[in-house]
Amino acid sequence: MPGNDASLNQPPGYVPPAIWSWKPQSGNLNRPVSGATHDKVLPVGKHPLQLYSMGTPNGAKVTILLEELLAAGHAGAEYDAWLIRIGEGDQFGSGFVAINPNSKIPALVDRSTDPPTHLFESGSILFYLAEKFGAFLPTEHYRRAETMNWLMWQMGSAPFVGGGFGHFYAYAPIKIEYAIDRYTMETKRQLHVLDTHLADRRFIVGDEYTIADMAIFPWYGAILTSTYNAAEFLSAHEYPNLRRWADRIAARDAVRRGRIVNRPGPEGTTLLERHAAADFDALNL
Ligand SMILES: N[C@@H](CCC(=O)N[C@@H](CS)C(=O)NCC(=O)O)C(=O)O
Repeated sequence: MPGNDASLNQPPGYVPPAIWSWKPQSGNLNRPVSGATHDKVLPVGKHPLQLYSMGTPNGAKVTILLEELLAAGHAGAEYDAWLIRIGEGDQFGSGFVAINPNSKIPALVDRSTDPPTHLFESGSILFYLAEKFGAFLPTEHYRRAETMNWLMWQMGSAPFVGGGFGHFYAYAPIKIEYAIDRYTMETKRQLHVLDTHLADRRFIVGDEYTIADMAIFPWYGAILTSTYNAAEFLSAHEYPNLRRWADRIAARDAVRRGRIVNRPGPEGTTLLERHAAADFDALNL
């Protein structure tokens, strides 16, 4: 590496070897190969849609859309949501890998088709459901294109926030100034993109609430308040248009329900599994 002083590396003096070899890292169950680590049949409930997920921002996108579809009267969107505990390696079970060979939540099976349809990648799931039910995806040419632009923007951008900023600011066992500076700058740049875009729009695609809002909100709405405890560090007050939009979305009943599905939390505040609308009744939402 030109100009690289190895004494400044982390750990000091570290030089990458000619060929990398894997050392398991604590807190990371991934390996440099894909595939199942154990046999595990997934449970199947009675509804057409079977969701295997966890209430992270990527998981919440899908449960928010499912709750919005049900609230809008699409009874065919009834679903069973099963918890995949990614910290315990459930995503490497054979049943899960058969649906998503990439071993990441969320994964969905639509059993209303013959044979059942396997879905993974949250953006693909949002698009599939929006198309299937003809909802939250404009049919008008320009607004449909704009919705897909922002859905793809979210899918491409959020890894810099989660895997970059969130990892190095909140989770990495050492604080590395170079990495934190690099990903904080990129995260703030993205927040500014959204804040500028939302200055004169009620939703991401103007007046219409779409799957683009549902994809962006769990990441970029939540980071202004709670995610990574980073609101002050990121100067969240610099993004008032984004905050207004996020508050508007957070107040929706379907969003409040969708955000707590498959989410470990204090008893009575979240649903580890969801099998019926009535499951929410016992909670103080
Ligand atoms: N691009 C994927 C990302 C999915 C993803 O990274 N899921 C995380 C949780 S938010 C996961 O399953 N992590 C488990 C692991 O990395 O082992 C999507 O949007 O669905």
